Amino acid sequence: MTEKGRLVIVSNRLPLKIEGSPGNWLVTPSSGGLVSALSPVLRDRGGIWIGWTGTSEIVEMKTLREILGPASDRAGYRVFPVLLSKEDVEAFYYGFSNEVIWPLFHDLQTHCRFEPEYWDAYRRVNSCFAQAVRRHTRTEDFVWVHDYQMIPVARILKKSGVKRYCAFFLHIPFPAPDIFLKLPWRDDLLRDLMEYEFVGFQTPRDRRNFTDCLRALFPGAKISGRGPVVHASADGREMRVAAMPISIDYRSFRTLAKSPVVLTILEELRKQIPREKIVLGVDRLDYTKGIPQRIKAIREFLRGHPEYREKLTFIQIVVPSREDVPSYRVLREEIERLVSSVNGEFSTPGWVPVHYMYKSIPREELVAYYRLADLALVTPLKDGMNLVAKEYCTCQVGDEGVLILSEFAGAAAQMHREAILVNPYDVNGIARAIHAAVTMPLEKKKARMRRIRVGIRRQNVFWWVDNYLRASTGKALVDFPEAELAPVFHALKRSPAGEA
Ligand code: GDG
Repeated sequence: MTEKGRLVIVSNRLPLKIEGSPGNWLVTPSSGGLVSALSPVLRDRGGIWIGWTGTSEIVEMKTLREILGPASDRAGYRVFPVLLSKEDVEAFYYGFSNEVIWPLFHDLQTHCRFEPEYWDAYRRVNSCFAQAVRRHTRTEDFVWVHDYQMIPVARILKKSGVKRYCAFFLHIPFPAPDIFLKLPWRDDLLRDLMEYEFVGFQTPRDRRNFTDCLRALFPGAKISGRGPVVHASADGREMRVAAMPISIDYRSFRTLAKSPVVLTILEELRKQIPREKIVLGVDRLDYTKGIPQRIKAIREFLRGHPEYREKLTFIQIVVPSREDVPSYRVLREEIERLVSSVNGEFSTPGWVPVHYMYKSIPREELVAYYRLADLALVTPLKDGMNLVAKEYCTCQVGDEGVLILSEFAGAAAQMHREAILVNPYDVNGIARAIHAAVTMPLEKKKARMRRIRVGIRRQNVFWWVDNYLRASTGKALVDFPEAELAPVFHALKRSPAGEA
């Protein structure tokens, strides 16, 4: 890489999505942890983002220019769309990404469907992404590929003779060998990962799982070094492997939490839900997030502690996600049945114990809920990091909140001393943790929350990116040029699964 290399992000989704139908297109920001973490970085530095638009409708080139051009200008970086057909979305996105890698990497093998056609689609779509990278980048650029949908990009680029410095970050956990080895395409996927010069994981545990898999599949694999970055050599390849926990834009959340707009919403919420204790859960609809177990824990708590009836209210916000996948529809029904059963058991005139919202809410409102809540229940069965945990703590203006955190969330590696850790499968254990949280003395709560918050402030998302770039390229974030905004993507033909 030379001095002039630009920062290029490649991810399945662009930070904005196109919705609607011909003549009626709408561009909205995408949600999710990856976008929350990386948007502020690119906004700050400029650069390029390559990803899918989120629609499989055919959008004409002229229209794409018209809608993405101004969005690109507003964002301060260039977005280059990759177009996917309905079939690709079905087999690559819903299929291989979400019915193979997602459940397997979250240790939930029973949700996996190892269909060979999913694998074919996964490689085909990754070839389209690799083609987009080749087209829109230069040799000196730093290509930073994100997450499990895009693992093969570097190997495909190399095989086609394209030279780029490619690094990868996995946002979800990496499983232990006894789980990973079940994957029918395990050798290929590991070799794909080994084509990156640098691979980052969220926690030391994920990195160890990865290096254990290298040892299990490639006899003679060697791991050397200590600290956050180690060297790995296996199957004739050399790479560096890191454990680097992602974070959030601390300052922007903190400023928003104190803003007049959030205070106004907060006052309104306090009037509408005038309870002594508010407990909050915020998750995408996903079977990895442990939502049913959490609602059962609230039920156990209210059964075991009648003194908190009419005093404690649980608010669960569920953001719609992957609604076309049958197991997600089943999960939604299960959650809704549980909510109504708990409400049926305990409600009294004027008090409903569980407030359930199935929708995405504006960020200001989300932050107002963070401020409203006396405690947050972040209890995923397994999670790469979990940014909600960090956002909740950042928004505790008086440091009075308590975080109950799953020991299987990546965030637990950093927050295990100050949060109350729980086994998310242990409903009674979560109920006990809720009791410990609502009875915790104020000074203790404040001291613990303050320590967490100071940690997030120090190790915020800019720290994460800077560390990642320094470790992988030797350059800091500020060394990347603020990219002069090139013309909004060049006209290209559309293939069934092709780039724009
Ligand atoms: C993946 C990994 C890893 C949620 N509801 C609303 C809303 N959100 C935002 C939150 C947060 C993000 O979505 C969710 O982030 P998570 O980290 O919890 O989860 P994933 O989407 O599964 O992300 C995860 C992450 O990547 C980053 O590496 O931590 O482990 O699975 O930022 O604020 N935002 C708005 N309205 C909502 O209703 N505006």
